[in-house]
Amino acid sequence: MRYSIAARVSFVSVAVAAFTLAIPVASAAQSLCTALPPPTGRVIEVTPLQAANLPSIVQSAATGDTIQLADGTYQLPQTLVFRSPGVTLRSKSGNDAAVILDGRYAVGDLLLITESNVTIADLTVTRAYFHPIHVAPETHSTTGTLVHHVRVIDGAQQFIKINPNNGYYADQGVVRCSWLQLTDAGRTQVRDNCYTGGVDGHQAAGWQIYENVFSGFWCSAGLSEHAIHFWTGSRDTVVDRNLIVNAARAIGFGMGENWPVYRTYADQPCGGRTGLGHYGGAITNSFIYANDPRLFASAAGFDAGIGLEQSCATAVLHNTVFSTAPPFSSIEWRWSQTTATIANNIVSHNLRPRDGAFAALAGNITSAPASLFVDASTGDLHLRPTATAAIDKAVALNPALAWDIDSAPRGTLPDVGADEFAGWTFTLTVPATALAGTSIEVRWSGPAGQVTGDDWIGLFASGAADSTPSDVRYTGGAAAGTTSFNAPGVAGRYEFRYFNGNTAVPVTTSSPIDVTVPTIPAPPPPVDTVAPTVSITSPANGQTVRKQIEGQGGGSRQRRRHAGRVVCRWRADDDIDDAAVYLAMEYKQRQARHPRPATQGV
Ligand SMILES: [Ca+2]
Ligand SMILES: [Ca+2]
Repeated sequence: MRYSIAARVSFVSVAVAAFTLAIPVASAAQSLCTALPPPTGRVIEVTPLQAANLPSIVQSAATGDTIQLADGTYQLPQTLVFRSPGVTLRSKSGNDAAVILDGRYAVGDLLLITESNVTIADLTVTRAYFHPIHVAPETHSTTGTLVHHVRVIDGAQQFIKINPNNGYYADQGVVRCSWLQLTDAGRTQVRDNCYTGGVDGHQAAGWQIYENVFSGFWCSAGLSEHAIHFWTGSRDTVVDRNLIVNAARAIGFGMGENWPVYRTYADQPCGGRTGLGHYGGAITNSFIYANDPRLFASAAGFDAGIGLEQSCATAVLHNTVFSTAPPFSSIEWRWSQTTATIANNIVSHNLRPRDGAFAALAGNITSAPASLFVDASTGDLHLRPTATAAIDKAVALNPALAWDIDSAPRGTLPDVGADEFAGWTFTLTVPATALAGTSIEVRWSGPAGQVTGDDWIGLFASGAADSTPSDVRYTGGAAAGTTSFNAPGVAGRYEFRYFNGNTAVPVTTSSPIDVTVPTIPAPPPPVDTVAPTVSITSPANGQTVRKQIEGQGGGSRQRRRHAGRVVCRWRADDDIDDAAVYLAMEYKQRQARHPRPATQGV
């Protein structure tokens, strides 16, 4: 495959016309970090109780065998040497953290691979006195080493070392989907002026290093080797879609002007020039990030994100290099035999040519501000939608780099840097209405590569400022989930807003939700259909009332005789509500000729 810059940058297209680059990594835009298929040959089951026998089990394994390790820690008594081609060592569970091969710094190399097509997968190797994994042929050249989904933690020297031996070479290997980390504890074990590093390939051809995470390759004194380094005449190395955090030197091809050790090739790449550090190859789609003040304060500081030294016909494309303090070089190319295409990279600082090296430059952004990125404070170097300086601004390459660091397609208008901005696809799903004080369920989703642990969802009165949420929930960094809020007690129109990372502007706002306060109607009056029973206790009907006369002073005798008052008592057995009771009284005057009824309402 050939890389060149499109005609609209004509000087670049001429400059790179001589470069031929092999890019055998995924021709389709997709991650290759899916689980390995189940073993097909003989399976040798091993448990931690057999750790002492593991060296002999590995050494005697035959081609096609899979050694399947039960979960647990294996205290290695000595190096596991692979002397048959086509042997696989993997965890049974597939959980890379659950199977730990521990050298306790008492074993030099933990895994020594001398044959072709050996696969190491789904486990942890840690605490090697020299190399956790060492690929070194013994009796003939080898190919096809695969390190897949392996945690390589703390080697006192380089973590994955690829060496020639006896004139034989180890070529065409793959390190993918793995995590190489020098921890603070491990750093104390590094010797010899920081003689450590990540993947370190000598005279190695056709290796592919992709979809890995590297971190911590620095020392307070001395200069660590790169997280990824291929040199002494290595060739066609593909470094793609790696995240490298806090490494004094992240990625390097070649080293020094005239290194005494090198490799020559029968087909004489780069015009037959010999003694070079590296031939061809490509460094693409990297996120390289540094923010550790201890790294910046170390003797070597943050030296270089990407460095080429006597590396010919090498492509450095679509990388993002960001550091919170200045490096010596974000990207540098050095020495007169270096010829490179350096295009469509974003760096927070500088591109540095050195000592007569040549690079065709196009489409790069230097001195990039943190504001281009989703969350530069935590190393999320995906582009923000406001990164208009980068979005759709890459110069065309021929052929185009078809995918980005997320293994997503770049499309017809590629972006500068490792990330192709795919648009914000954050969503918030809420009900249209809610009663005050009740629970409101809110569902969210966001792109896995862009959500962060700082993401939050706020409840706002419609139209309220982003700084005045009524209530807040954090998403915990989950790309999707459900949370609940209490509906406000005040009726009105509200909405939810999603904030991505440490940002003050929401990336999406929900549809409105109308909150109502329920009105409580007065209870209906009781219905009383029972007629009361009323009793009159005095006087009885026909009773003669006597002498209950209150005199009215003065007046005639007749008036006095007629004056008086009769006390009636009545009683009802029911709530008569507003019904009326009438008492009817019939009375006779003592000497009346005509009885006269009288009625008196109560
Ligand atoms: Ca684009
Ligand atoms: Ca992307």
